[in-house]
Amino acid sequence: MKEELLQIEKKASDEIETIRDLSELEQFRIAYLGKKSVVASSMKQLKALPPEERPEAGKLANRVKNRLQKLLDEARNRLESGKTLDDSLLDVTLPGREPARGTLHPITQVLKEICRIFVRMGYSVLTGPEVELDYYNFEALNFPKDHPARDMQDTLYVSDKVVLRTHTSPMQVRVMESQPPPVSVIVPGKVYRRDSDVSHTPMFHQVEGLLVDKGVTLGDLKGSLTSFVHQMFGKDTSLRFRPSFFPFTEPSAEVDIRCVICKGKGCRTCSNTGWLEILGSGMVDPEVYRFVGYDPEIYSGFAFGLGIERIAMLKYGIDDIQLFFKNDIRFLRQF
Ligand code: 2U9
Repeated sequence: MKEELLQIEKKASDEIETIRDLSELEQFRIAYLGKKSVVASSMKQLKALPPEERPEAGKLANRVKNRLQKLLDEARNRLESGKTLDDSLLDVTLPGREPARGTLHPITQVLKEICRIFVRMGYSVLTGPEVELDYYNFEALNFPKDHPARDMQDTLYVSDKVVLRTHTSPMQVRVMESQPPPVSVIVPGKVYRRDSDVSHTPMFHQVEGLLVDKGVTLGDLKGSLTSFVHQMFGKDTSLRFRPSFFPFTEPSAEVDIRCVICKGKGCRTCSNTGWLEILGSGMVDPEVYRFVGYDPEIYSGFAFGLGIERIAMLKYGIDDIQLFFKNDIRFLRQF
């Protein structure tokens, strides 16, 4: 009997180490200390022993019973206070591991900032298809049939009449087709051109905008774009409107800001001019209205377009556009 009790004690103290929850602990209690347990049946067997052996066996049975009760109580305390038996391996007071949190890509950040500025001025944000009909990409925007931009060397053709859009303006044509003025929309998105060097990639991002209503003037264009430049680059940024030409606007102007690198003194970034071109703009050419059924005698409007990568490069002083597309985490972490 003595042997049996010592074996029970050893088995129970091994088993208690494996217990993970209170229901397993209850099974343990029933098995070792319950009415029909091995310890209870040993107690009953005491009476059958010769009288001279009883005191020593009784003492041992009580010691084993108390030891098991103690193990049971300790395990219950641990489980009820949320600790596991592997406590020595787990310090719950240690700070947790922070999950690595990503950030928005710099192009997305700049794109969102540009949209926010125009939305505050009352523009709606729309997106359109990247695979576009030649009609919307060129024809309805007044590109002559022999315009160099239509050339296969500049444009990615899907088929004779379908291209990867070279700008987001086709969507503005679709908008005008589908609703009468007033219209004030900006269209951000990816555009595609056959170009690749330190300042060009075959895919880049644009925001192009259009505002058409009765009585819209060149003064409205200058005021709106001046406000945009001041919000984007700071109130003290000098800018100038420089005459230009686009098939879809007349008159047209490009907007330059004082070089953000040399502050106008002349450097490599601004090719020693002291100015950096940041966007193109103009009053919508009456020819474009002809395609969408707007009356140019009643309505007028302005349009503008800018490349997000270019704005981001100037804002953050980046000299290679390819960096935006390499997904080098050391570069992206800086934004
Ligand atoms: C309609 C009519 C006219 C949008 C315009 C520009 C001038 C322009 C370039 C800037 C840099 C494209 O990314 S870039 O290469 N864009 O210079 N875009 S006016 O004119 C429109 C748009 C829609 C119906």
